[in-house]
Amino acid sequence: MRSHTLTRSTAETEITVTLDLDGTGSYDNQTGVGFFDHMLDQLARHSLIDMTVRAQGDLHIDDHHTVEDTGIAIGQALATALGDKRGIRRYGACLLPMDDALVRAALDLSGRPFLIWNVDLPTAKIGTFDTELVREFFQALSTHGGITLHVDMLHGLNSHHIAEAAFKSVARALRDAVEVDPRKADAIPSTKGAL
Ligand SMILES: [Mn+2]
Repeated sequence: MRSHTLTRSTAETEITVTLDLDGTGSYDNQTGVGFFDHMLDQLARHSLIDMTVRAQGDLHIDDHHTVEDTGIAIGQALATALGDKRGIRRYGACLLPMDDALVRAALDLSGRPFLIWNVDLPTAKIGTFDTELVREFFQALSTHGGITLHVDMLHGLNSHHIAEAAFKSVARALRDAVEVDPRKADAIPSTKGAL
């Protein structure tokens, strides 16, 4: 079973994440941050990874710890669920349009965290949500999931569309990368023999 449940507790947040890599994209995400729940739902739906998130964070301060720590927990759960990465396609990429926004994601489940984030969100807020937290989430996901992740905005005017296109493009790329390749299902996808 390529699935994992993880609980991560600190003085700032308590987060439980369940992922099933071989799911259908079902989701039940409740973090107390409405826009972030909407983005996590996109991540699940378009990666076809089943995802349940329960986060209780220090939202009386701001949304930062909750968003960052949810990224850490999802990254750790993803890495654990992938195990030795036997049979996976490893790489994924997606060029995703959403109205005015066009975002490209390319990723490698390499075990080597690296984030290139070339996305300009034109407003400081989406509703009550701080737009700078979108990058914080993907930085945490990359670091703790061991993902080389490039996200580039090619065009965009509306912050909601740009953020959502980023989550959807990463989701779609992740779908390809975590999928088992039936032509090489028993092998680790590296000439080094390990990832
Ligand atoms: Mn939306």
